[in-house]
Amino acid sequence: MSIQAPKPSHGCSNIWPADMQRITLTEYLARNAGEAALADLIECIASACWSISNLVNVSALAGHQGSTDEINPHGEVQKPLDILADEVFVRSCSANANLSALISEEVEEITWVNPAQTGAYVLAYDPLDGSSNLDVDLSVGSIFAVSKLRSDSAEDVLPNGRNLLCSGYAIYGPSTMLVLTFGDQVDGFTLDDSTDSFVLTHPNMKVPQQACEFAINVSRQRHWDETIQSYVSDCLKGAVGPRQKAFNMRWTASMVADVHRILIRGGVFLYPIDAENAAAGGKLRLLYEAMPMAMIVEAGGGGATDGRIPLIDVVATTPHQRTSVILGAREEIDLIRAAYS
Ligand code: FBP
Repeated sequence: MSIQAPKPSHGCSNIWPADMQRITLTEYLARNAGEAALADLIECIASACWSISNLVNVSALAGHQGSTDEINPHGEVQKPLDILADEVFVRSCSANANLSALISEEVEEITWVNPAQTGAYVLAYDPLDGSSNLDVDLSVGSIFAVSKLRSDSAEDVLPNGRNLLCSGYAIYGPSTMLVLTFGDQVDGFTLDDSTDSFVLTHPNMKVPQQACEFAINVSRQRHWDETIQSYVSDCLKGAVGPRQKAFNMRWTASMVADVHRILIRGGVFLYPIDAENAAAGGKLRLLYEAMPMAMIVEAGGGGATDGRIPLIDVVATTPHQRTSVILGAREEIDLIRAAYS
């Protein structure tokens, strides 16, 4: 007996009707990447994400759960899959002849796969974001951004947010998706296991403007500054409060999953600098978490800030620098920036 799935009556205009002609990532890149070498690098990244998706799926069977004795540059205990995912990225992307440098969350030093050369690519990436969720089988992801070397000097390797060529993330959830932007729009691809290829299923994703969900780790409330305290308490007051609407709260402890939800159904994500993490400059990393996500959310019509300036304008001075991260529906970001000014 074959089960007919009911026609989805979702409010989300982002999803491609099932009966429309399918476009693969390869076809999409041929039309949109501009440079063949960049299309090739994104194919390498997609292939790494395909491999990591499989590794995540069988992690319990393969004994890749739990923790290792290894510590990453941030003093965090590495999960076996943090290390494996990083190796997959290096192996897959080093095949690209135009790639010069890799900046990875899991590796202290910048990895030079080719000598520094003007115009060569720099790939900043978090191979497995939200890895604390692996053992409890919640969605995790990979985040990446590609930029170009501004000169033949290795000194110029740190990306400038306004010059990113593209950024994206993969989410390893109920399905595996790859979300990508070159800055003008955001497109989502779903991994089709029957062909092992990514297929365009979410064209031109836009952050819904009406936010009715906020995502923040409330257990850190005692450390927040006044602006965040009052923003969250206003949201919690619901329809009778100054926001005159009810807000729901979500926190998955996986930035990729929280940002993906915001791209699909709106809301705001906050991991602000606070009294406890201020010495470190915040929690999340600028180059391979905050900046790529800021480029995606801005291309989707949303906003992203560190509270003072657009996140995309935060100047990188070290590979693993941290920053305050507030991103989502434009209206919420403008409200929070106004409160900080
Ligand atoms: P990594 O797992 O890549 O270190 O990412 C950091 C992260 O897990 C984000 O994905 C998430 O938003 C945040 O930390 C969760 O922080 P907390 O443990 O404070 O809830």
